[in-house]
Amino acid sequence: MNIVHAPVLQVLDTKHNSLAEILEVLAQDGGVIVHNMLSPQIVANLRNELDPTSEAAAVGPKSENKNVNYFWGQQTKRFTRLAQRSQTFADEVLIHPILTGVADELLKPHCASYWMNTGQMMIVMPGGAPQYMHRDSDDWPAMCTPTSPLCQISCMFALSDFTAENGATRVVPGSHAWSDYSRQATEDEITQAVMPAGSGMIYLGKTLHSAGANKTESEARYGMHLSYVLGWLTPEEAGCLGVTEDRAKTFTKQQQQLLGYRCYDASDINGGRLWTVDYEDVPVGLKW
Ligand SMILES: O=C(O)CCC(=O)C(=O)O
Repeated sequence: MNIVHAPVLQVLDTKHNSLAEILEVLAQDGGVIVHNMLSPQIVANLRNELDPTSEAAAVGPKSENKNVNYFWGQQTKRFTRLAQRSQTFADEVLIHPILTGVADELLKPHCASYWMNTGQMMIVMPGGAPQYMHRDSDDWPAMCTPTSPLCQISCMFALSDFTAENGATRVVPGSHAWSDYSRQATEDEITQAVMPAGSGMIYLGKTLHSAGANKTESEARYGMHLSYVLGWLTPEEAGCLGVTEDRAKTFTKQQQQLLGYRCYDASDINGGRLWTVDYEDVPVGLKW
């Protein structure tokens, strides 16, 4: 008899599992669902602070670029600048201790420091078709090969329940470890990150995934993506240009650093100093 094993994402819980256990599953599967990453109150605060922008955001792509549009999703709302738009994002998501713990372990071996790649709302509206399968690290092709060092880690937070019907992220467990990244995933290798609001699906930049189809009549799927990238690579989002000077001044050093108010200083590990102003850190409130 030929037994077919359905792909699964393991489910852990911040209430019962340690960072070490999360890292162990990530290394094996390339992705893991973690329940209770955000409390119900934090989810409610994020939604309250971001719902006005979510409601005002246009459905579907805004750009003239056909590659961007292909990626975006005809029924998807997206927006960034989350640290400006939500204090709760800055305090509870941008510096989430589990995500910084994962990044410290997996990215720090390849850099002096990492920074935010992007913080992004991804709201799949009813009727949304499945997105094409991709690896987040495809942004930096030379860093997305079976043998390149890991350059990015990501988390998709559920700000509403993620169900198979409303577009829960599709994931191919184990695809980070494939020896051939040109290979397409078959349907029987794909699972979905079905999870209650407040959970996060943490995944590696090398793991194949995509937004699922929203087959419901009226239920929007609220996803919030946060990713970090090696500090010597250019992130997707220009974090420090997306917040006002007044807001940035209220942030801690760690929040400022993740948004790019810093120089990347690898001089202690035989590297250079990048992203400088007059050879120094990028300051909050540049004096002209
Ligand atoms: O919305 C999702 O579930 C995933 C979207 C995604 O992977 C992306 O747009 O990069």
